[in-house]
Amino acid sequence: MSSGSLIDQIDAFERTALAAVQSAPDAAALEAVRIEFLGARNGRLRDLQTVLGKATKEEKPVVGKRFNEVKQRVTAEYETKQRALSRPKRAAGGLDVTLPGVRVEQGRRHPLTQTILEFKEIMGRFGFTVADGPEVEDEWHNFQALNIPADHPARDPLDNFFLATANYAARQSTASELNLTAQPAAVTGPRLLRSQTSTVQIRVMESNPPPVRIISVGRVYRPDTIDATHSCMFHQMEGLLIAEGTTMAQLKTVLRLFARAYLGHDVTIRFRPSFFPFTEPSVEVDMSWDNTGTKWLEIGGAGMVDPNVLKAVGYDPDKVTGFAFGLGIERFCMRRYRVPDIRYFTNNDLRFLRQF
Ligand code: FA5
Repeated sequence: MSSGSLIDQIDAFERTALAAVQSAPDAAALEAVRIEFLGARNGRLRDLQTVLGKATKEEKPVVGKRFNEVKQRVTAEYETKQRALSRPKRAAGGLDVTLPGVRVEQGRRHPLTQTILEFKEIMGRFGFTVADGPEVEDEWHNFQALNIPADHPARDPLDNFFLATANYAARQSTASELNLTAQPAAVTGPRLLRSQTSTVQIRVMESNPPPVRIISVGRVYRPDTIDATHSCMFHQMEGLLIAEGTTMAQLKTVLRLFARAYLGHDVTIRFRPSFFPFTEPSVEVDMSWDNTGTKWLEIGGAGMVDPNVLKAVGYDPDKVTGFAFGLGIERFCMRRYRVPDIRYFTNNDLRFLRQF
């Protein structure tokens, strides 16, 4: 048998099957068409396949390809028609209210979004307003102005997500052609995904005179090894208060009150002496994970703003002082809802997300 006549048979099947599907007036008729043409036992498609089994070795690729195309097309047409016939119909006089309804899926906010909104609300009650900053930063705001010198290990390219250097080189050459070389490094230098929300402290102080009382919430990025409490993208809430006569006692009180407002009165907060280039003295802050007093999880860093930072933004450290803190948002949310692993927040598993 020549492949031409085999192809003719497939074409004929396609025409008849499509016409039958399209003209089926209701679900019962469509089911009869399905059995006649697509039925697995005695359907016409099956018969056709048996005939095609006789094709020669040379004919097989062409004939097989065409057969599969037609099979898919007729099946797709059948499915479309089936959907169309199962849609609720309007009765002659309007909507038929006896037909089954279409369930409306209700969306909900991601648990981290809920947490962020609640953080802003609590800190708003403490008199802090919300400030924002970019996620793509320059080295001035992410490091230099925060008293992190060029040779500090925190600036290691392996510990940060710097953006492609090719773009940087291109920008530099454009800048020199336009004679913009006098611009500060912050404008023309390398860019990176911010590794901390402390960048926003600098941006706010650069453009506002003291006093300052802000929080800033957003994503930060670090090439950390991912485990149950570490992610390479996570959220922080930065807090900054600059005024005359601020004290470490005020900082500790704000953090304790905040933690209790969000987590409840059974949480214990402890402070450990630590070091950050942009605060002096500095502390790390832990929360109790449960009531056993044996398990603690670090939630943030904090301290009194270093005079060098105040000078970098044009403030007079003899007139104003301040405190700052940076808290990991995921970890608060994990304790509140007993989420054992930070990766649940980004896995997009609806079984997890529907619980909030
Ligand atoms: C900082 O980022 C400082 N900028 C905090 C700060 C602000 C200190 C202002 C002083 C003044 P640190 O690297 O410790 O500090 O991060 C703060 C918190 O972010 C941690 O305590 C933790 O809760 C959270 N965190 C840090 N790394 C990760 C990570 N990979 N995944 C999830 N959360 C993290």
